[in-house]
Amino acid sequence: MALDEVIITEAIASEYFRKFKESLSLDVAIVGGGPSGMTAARKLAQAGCNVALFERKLSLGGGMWGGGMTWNMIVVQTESKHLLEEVGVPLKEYKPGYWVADAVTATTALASAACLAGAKVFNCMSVEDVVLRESNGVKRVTGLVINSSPVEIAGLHVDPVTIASTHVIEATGHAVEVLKKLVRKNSVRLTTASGGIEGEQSLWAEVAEAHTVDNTREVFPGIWVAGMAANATFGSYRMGPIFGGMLLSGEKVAAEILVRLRA
Ligand code: 48F
Repeated sequence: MALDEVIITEAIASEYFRKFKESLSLDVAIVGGGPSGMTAARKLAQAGCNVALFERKLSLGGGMWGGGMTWNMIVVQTESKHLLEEVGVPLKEYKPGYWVADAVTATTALASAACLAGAKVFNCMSVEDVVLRESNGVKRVTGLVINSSPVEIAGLHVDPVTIASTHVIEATGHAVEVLKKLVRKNSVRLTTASGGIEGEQSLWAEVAEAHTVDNTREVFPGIWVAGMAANATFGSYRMGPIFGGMLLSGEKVAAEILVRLRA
C-alpha cells in the first residue's frame, strides 16, 4: 500500500489527544507504574472505572524488571500468587509457600493486563504536584499536575498541565515523591503518627510484607498510598525482592476505592 507520512502523524496526534481528553476528569489517577500501581490500574479498569496511570519512565514496571540485583526472577508468597496467575504468569513453587516467576514475564504481563483492561497509561509523564482544594475548612487532593518527562529531564522552564481525579493513588515507591510534595508545600497533616511522612526502615521481609498491605490506605482526603510508598509513609520496613505485598497492596487500594466510589 502507498504510505502518507502525514496520515501517520495525524493518527498518532488525534488518537493520543482523544485518550488524553478522556483522562481530564478521572475516577482514579495512579502515580507510578510499579507492581502496586499496575495491579491497581487493572483492578479499577476491570470494575469499569475511568482510571489513568502516569509513569515517568518509558516503560512501566518500576523495580520489578530486575528481580533481585538484576537476577531477573521474583518471589511471591502463596497469598498473593493469584494476582500473577490472573494475568497468565507461570509460577514455580521453589519451596513450600515460595513461588518464583520470571521478572520480565511478570512485569510485561501486569502492564499488558492493565492496558487491555482499559486503564489509560501515560508513560514518559512526570507528576510534579497535586491539586489541592479547600471547602468548608476541609482540604482535599482533587487532581494532579503533570509534565512531560523530557521537559523535566532537560530542566526546561515549561509549565505543566492539570487533570482532575476523585481519588489519587501515590504509588511512586521508596521516594513517596508526590506525597512529599503535598506535605512540604502545604500545612497539612497525614493520618500517620507524626502527621508527616515517617520514612522507611531497613530490611525485614516478613514484617514489611504484612505492613505493606496494612499501610495501604487513604492518608489524606483524596490521596491513597500503595506499594512501597505505603511503608515509607507509615515508617515500616523494606522487603527486598519479594513482590507479593506490592501486588496485594494494589488489589487492596483498588477494592477500597471502589467501595468509596460506589457509596
Ligand atoms: O518502585 P516501584 O516499583 O513501586 P512499587 O509498586 O513497588 C516497589 C518494588 O518495585 C520494590 C520493592 C519491593 O519489592 O521495594 O522497590 O511500590 O515503581 C514506582 C514507579 O513510580 C514511578 C517510577 O518511575 C517507578 O516506575 N514514579 C516515581 N515518581 C514518579 C513516577 C512521578 N513523580 N511521576 C510519575 N512516575
